[in-house]
Amino acid sequence: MNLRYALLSDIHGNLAALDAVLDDLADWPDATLLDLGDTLYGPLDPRGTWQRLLVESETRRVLGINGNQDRDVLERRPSATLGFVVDELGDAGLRWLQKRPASILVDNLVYVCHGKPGDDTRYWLEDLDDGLRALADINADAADIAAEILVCGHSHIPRVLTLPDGRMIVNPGSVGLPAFRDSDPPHAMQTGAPLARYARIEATDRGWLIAHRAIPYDHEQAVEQALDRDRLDWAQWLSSGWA
Ligand SMILES: [Mn+2]
Repeated sequence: MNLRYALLSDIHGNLAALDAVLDDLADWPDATLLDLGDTLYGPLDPRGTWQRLLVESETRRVLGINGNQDRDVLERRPSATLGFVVDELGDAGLRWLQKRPASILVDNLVYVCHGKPGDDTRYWLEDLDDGLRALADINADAADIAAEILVCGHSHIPRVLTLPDGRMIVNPGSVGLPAFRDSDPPHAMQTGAPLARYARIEATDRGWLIAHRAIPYDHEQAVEQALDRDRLDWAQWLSSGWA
C-alpha cells in the first residue's frame, strides 16, 4: 500500500476551485483524498461540489469528515446562506453529510479533524493575538492521539508544524475560500491570494514529505456565484484572498 494522501479542506462549495485541485491531482491517481470538512457550506455550488466528490470516489479512495459549518447546515443554524444550501442539497445531500464523522484515524497513521481534536470550532494552531498558539497548548491537544501524522483545517491558513516528539501537524489551507472574516470573536483570516490551496503528504524513507500546493483557477466564476447570492463579502474574499 502506498502512503500518499491528498488533504483537501474547507472546499466551501467552490466547485471551480475543487475542479482545479482535482485536475492538479491527476498525476497522483493512487493517493487517498482526505476531505477535512466545511465541504459544502457557502453561496457558490454546494450541490455540484457534493456531486463532484461522489464522482471522484468512483475512481479514488475518498474519506471525509464534517466541519463546523457542515454541522451548521445539519443543525439548520440560521445564516444568510443556509436556505440556499439546504435547498441545493436536498434530502440526499443532507443524508450524505449526516453520515460523516467529526474525526477519523486513517490507516492507523493519519489523524484527521476539522478544527482541533474534540472541537470543530477552534483553531488547533492559530492564536488570534499571537499568530501561533503556545506549543505546549498545541501539544496538549495531540497528547492522546495514536497517529504518526495529524491533520486539521478550519483556519484556511496552510501550515506545517513539528511537535516535540517529532510528529507533524499539517493544515493544507482552504480549497475554496482563501480569506474570510468571522464575528465570534471578530477576526479575519487571509492568505492574500485568490488561489486554491491543498496539500500532499507522503511517507518516505526520510519521514513524511509535505507539499503545499497553490493552484490558480477561474475564481471569477466563484465571484459571480457569490454576487448572484448577494454575498458581497464572499465575492471580495474570493477575488483577492484578502478579508
Ligand atoms: Mn470551519
